[in-house]
Amino acid sequence: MPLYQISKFLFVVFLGQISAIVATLSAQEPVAPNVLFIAIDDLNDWVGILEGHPQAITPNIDRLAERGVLFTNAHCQAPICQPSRTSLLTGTYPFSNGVYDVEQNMRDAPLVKDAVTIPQYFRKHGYHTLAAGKIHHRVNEEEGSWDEFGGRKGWDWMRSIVGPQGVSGLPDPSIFDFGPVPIETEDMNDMRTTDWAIQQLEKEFEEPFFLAVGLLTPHLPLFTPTEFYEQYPLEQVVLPETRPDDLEDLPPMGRKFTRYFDSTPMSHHNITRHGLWRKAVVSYLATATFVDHCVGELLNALDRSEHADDTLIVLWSDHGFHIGEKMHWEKRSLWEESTRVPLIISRPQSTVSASRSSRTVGLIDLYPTLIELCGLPSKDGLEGRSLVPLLDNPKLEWNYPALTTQMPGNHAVRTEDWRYIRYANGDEELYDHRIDKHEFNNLASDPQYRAVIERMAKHLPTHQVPSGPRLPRRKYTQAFDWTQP
Ligand SMILES: [Ca+2]
Ligand SMILES: [Ca+2]
Repeated sequence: MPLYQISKFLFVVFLGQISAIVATLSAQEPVAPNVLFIAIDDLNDWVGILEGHPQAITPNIDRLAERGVLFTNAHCQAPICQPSRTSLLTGTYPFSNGVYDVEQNMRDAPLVKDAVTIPQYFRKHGYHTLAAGKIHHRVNEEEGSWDEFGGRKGWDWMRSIVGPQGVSGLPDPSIFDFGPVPIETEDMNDMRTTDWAIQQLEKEFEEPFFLAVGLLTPHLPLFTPTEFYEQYPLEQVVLPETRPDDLEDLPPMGRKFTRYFDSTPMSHHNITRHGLWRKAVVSYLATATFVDHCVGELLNALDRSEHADDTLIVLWSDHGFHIGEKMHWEKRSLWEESTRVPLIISRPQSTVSASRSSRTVGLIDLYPTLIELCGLPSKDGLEGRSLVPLLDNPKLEWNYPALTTQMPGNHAVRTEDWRYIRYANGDEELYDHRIDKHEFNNLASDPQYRAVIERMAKHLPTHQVPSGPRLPRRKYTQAFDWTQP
């Protein structure tokens, strides 16, 4: 064979091999990562790396942040469990889906009745979905989402161990109790949930999995095993920074929001009157450290499993928590303490590691983000936006504010520099986060900020669907009119 023919022969063979390789590659499905979806209940920014409290000990959440992107300016869309979780799981705002309050069933709202939630969407697209603990607000709402559900254990058994007298020292601890409890760490609800999830991580799966772990701590009651409580000596703990005159520049609706618990033992007045603020701070810090311990156990189990290299991790909390800031406790407000949440996304093969993004993002953005990260088809009707561009470049320009709604008509708009609140009756607040991270100085009545307010107000929702059907009020919620002072 002449040389040119040999060359041509070899070239044809070479081409053939290339096309065979290309055919093999295109025959393979794109590799969809597994998802470890860690939901925490009521954890505010008292997380080491978020610096919401100078003494917070959360080494495991901190180390997760070191292998992904930490969103330092992430906010919930509703400052209470049910509407926040409904918003996240359906990818829609409360003012679009009609779930505004804790005393609603998600699926009773006409616009959520047939909504396809994140786990349902993953399940529909070939994922094996598993969960334990609290992902949806009510345990019956978990039905239809999971191929396997590891159960959820409530708080009542812990209260029965503690007894009616409680551990806080409050005369009536039925609504709010806090402190160390005689329960072993491994017996805590969240360790049961964590252990179940660890058992799943030790298994092999034929399909990619979506494993959701819903940790209940630090939701009330703030019970922790003694070993966590003892990490924070009572006399040395730092109280949240507050000002005695902080409420004086609030409009009537703002002041009203601080009074939700006034007729209950969980009022700021009652807790300080009994000298228990410090103990409550220690208890909250201890619960944060305990839930961080659970996160650490999960990360360790994932790292030693065969799924370590192809699992993406998302960690979020459903809303924040006041511990005396603005003389307010718990959630249900439109200030930073209620809306700011931990949010970390760690990709299995991240090109950008150990990054922080200070762009304003919302939990509503998780649905489109997860779809994109896992290569699922895009979905119509989602109101958030994928954070993948920020995962690639955490400093990317991002002019999308975060919106939070507390009952119909009350909204907060948060940008990197500002928080603007408008209540149902038209009352307003404005805070400059560049110089006032505690939101002490309400600037809304100062004429020089009118232009800022007008700019922020453009982001307020332009529609509001009516609330879905309401359930009977339970003992821990109060009759309260959120529409007028
Ligand atoms: Ca919650
Ligand atoms: Ca003030």
